[in-house]
Amino acid sequence: MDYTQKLIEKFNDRSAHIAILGLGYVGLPLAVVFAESGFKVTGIDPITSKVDTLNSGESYIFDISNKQISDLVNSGHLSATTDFSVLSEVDAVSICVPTPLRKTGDPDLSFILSVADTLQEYIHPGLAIVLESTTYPGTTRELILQRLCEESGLNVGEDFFLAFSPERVDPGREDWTTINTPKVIGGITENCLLVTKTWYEQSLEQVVPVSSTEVAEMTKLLENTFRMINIGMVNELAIMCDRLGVDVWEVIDAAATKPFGFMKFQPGPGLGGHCIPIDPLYLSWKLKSLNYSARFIELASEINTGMPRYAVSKIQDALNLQKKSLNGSKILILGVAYKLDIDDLRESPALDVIIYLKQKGAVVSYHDPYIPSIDHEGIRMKSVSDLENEIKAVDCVAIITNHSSYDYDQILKDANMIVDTRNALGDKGKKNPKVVRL
Ligand code: SAJ
Repeated sequence: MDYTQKLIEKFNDRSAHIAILGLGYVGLPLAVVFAESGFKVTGIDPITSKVDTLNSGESYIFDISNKQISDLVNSGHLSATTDFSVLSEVDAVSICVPTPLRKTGDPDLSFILSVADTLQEYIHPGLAIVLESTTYPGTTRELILQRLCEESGLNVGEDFFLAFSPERVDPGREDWTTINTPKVIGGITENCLLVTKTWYEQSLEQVVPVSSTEVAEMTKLLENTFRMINIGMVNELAIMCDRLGVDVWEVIDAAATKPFGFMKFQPGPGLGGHCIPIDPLYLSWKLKSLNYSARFIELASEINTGMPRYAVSKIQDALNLQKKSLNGSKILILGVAYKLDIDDLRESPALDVIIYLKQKGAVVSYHDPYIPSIDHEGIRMKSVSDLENEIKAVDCVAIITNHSSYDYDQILKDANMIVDTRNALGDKGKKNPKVVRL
């Protein structure tokens, strides 16, 4: 049987049955894109509540509407299950499982290894497999392929097809979405690339083929390492400008007038999120195993993880101007999500700022319109309800996440002292005796 030709035909006539393994902020939008382009899609996730929500025609992802889900479920193009055995009857599967870090800072590959074991159980001739989870170069070949070939006796590129295609989902973004963001893809063999590229081209606007899974894996790591290092660089620039008595925000705005050869990044209280602080460490971890030290990554990571303490030192400076000690002072943290206008707390620097302030005896409260409560490493807090009075009552307001919904003019009017770590106040914060800027 020529499985290459058979799959290409099934992708071209949309008769292929697709599975998406992992229905999070990457997997669910991808399932919807494939389903809306005419494929029958079965989403697989171990969390029953997600499966039940989807099968009832509702979405739990900000970027996907209930109507999109209910239309696809009603038309039979989308269903969800916790039963992995459906993999034995599908033609193709995209793997969108988490790749976090362990507490030690090493990659946690447990989700990918678990998927590899599952695939071993259900792999069959004529199956196309694409790994989308961000990981170190070599994962697809070393962890997935090895297991599949060992046990199944099937030949990759003839009986089954394996590729890597990095996810480029930015939750909440409306201009660049799953369907219109160029999608890089690299196969274990040329046939693997041909089959998976044909599949993805049916539903995505632009597919960018590369020569191997390692190139595709490394492409994603370059993208996010680029951001992490540049953010680290401007964070160190903020520290240098502080020593020099120069306004770092004015410097960056002036540099950003250069129409070429410059890309604006801004300093802040630290680096949050489930991508930027984590993905580059997959690369440095892999290189360590090859006896190479990825110095840029390690230095940027050191600077970025030091920024919450630096933000606390600016709060101490602000209190010092009022002849107050941090111990016993009341501090309101404004915004705790890891970046503005979202509801995601993962790796947020605000959590470290709160921990450090509490360790120094400060009385800490917070407000965030997107995060009603925090339960993290022993910190249990609720967002204050009466923001206006809290701002007036505390010794210092620290703007940690500059959500657009705040009335910064009112905050500037009512607060006794403000530490602005995001230049949220703009020029109104400059040379203002009650404002300390990063
Ligand atoms: N940050 C700064 N200064 C900056 C930019 C970001 O301190 O100049 C901080 C943010 O406050 C946040 C962290 O860095 O704490 C990460 O911010 P981010 O803007 O990189 O946002 P993420 O983590 O949501 O990154 C995602 C990534 N998307 C994918 O991995 C598919 C990233 O590649 C995107 O470039 C980014 O969104 C984006 O541009 O929004």
